[in-house]
Amino acid sequence: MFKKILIANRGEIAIRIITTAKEMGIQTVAVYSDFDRYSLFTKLADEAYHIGESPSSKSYLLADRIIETAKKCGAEAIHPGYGFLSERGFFAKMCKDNGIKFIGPGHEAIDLLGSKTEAKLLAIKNEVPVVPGTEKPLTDFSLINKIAKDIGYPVLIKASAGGGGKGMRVVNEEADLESSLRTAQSEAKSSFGDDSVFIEKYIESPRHIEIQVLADEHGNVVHLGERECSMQRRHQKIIEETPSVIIDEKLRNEMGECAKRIVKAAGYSNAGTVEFIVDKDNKFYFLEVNTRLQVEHPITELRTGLDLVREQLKIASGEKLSLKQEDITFTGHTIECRICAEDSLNNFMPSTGKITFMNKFLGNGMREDTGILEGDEISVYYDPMISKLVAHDSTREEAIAKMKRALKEYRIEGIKTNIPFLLQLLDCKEFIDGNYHTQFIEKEFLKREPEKLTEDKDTLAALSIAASLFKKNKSAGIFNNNHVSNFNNNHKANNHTPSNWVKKRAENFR
Ligand code: MV4
Repeated sequence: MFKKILIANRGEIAIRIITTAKEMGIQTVAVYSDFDRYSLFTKLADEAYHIGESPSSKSYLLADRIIETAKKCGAEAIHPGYGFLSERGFFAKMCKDNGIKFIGPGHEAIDLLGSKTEAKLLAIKNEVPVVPGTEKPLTDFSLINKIAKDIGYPVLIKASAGGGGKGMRVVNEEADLESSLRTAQSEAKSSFGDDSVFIEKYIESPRHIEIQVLADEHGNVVHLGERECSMQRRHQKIIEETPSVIIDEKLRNEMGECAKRIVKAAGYSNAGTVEFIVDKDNKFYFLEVNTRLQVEHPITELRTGLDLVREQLKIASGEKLSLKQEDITFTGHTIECRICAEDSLNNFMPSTGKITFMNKFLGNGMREDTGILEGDEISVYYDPMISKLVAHDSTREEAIAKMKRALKEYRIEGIKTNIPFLLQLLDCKEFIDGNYHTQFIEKEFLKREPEKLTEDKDTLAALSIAASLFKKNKSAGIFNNNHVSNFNNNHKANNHTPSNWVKKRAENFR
């Protein structure tokens, strides 16, 4: 095992990695930007080195400087976390060329799977279902036109180099094909420096289900079940859960085996995630492989009892997987909510500033992954995620109840958060029934009639209580401190109540 590793990341994920490393007796090295000089992760690491200015392009993306730091301090391996350099094949290769172990897959696998068309070809070769369409990048309009006709509208144009939804275009009819193609190609060119695109049947309102895998460097692969990630807005996941209400054991095994075949065929090692979409008939289609540890990995950890970072470190140091597929067991239900610094009542505008007050009561069965303390500042430089709250319990209902309780007891002042939005989502009928898909928030939830909510008695009652408490005692202790600014956290969202509360509620709060 490594004696010392460098963490090329910041915030909650840097801390997540540092904690496991420490528990394994591994020395930890943080690198930090100007902004992060006093951040929690720099304090928790055994050593910390300044690498540049606050913008990530001048710090966390500086591959040379990070490698130079690792060499200088004697770190044998680098954990890239997620984002930043985590899925850059060139960085994995630079590590290798400098005799530093990259804690993740080899650069060849990263580059292979980074191309959506190469990944799709690999899936087809390994009998993994893909969405009908092409797997080769196309440029010739008349050919694209013919293929679109064959697969039938609506079709989806995707950038070969894309991923995460960038450079995608839905085309509803032939008349729009040519202009959509031009736009998709120029978007792909400017985003990825590569204008090649491919085309697929557009699956309307699919579920997003992903399979976690672990692969060692000796050809052994296991899957750790699925994560349901359909509750998303603009490709940002908001709530994730496992198991998915639509996945039974048979489907889980089928998708799991497909994920394992792709990963094996790619010569992949370390932790990875195979993404699928699932249509209304529960047919699943491979989309892409994420070659990193993902934000939502904790829900898999709680349901399997495994520490994915520990597994990553063991794999990267050359150990064989100690687990066989039949050793993987699943317990209970787990949900994660991403608490973000944004104003859900004002078009989800990023909310920056100093966190002047923070208090929470997690309680039994809750986990929080965060890198933020009271007094910290939320800046424009990095991701607006403040915290990942994770609930684990025997049943879905109990896990939801636990999450709602903890969210209501979570207090942040100084910035706005999406906690009221999360509570609304957890209370809506579709979430309760498990009947939601990737377009649910944008196409349904945010478009609902706002009137009903303002008539809601609970909301009105909570509003008046909040106002009177505020007048009576501004500093009434941690759980009723400044109820007006905290009202968002407090209000009782009503079941089945619709929620295009966005504008309307903003008025209520003035
Ligand atoms: C699709 C699709 C529907 N049909 N492909 C979005 C991100 C990229 N990974 C692929 N994505 C999609 N591909 C076909 N043929 C719908 C999406 C999609 C989506 C997928 C997963 C999670 C969230 C999503 C949100 C919008 C669209």
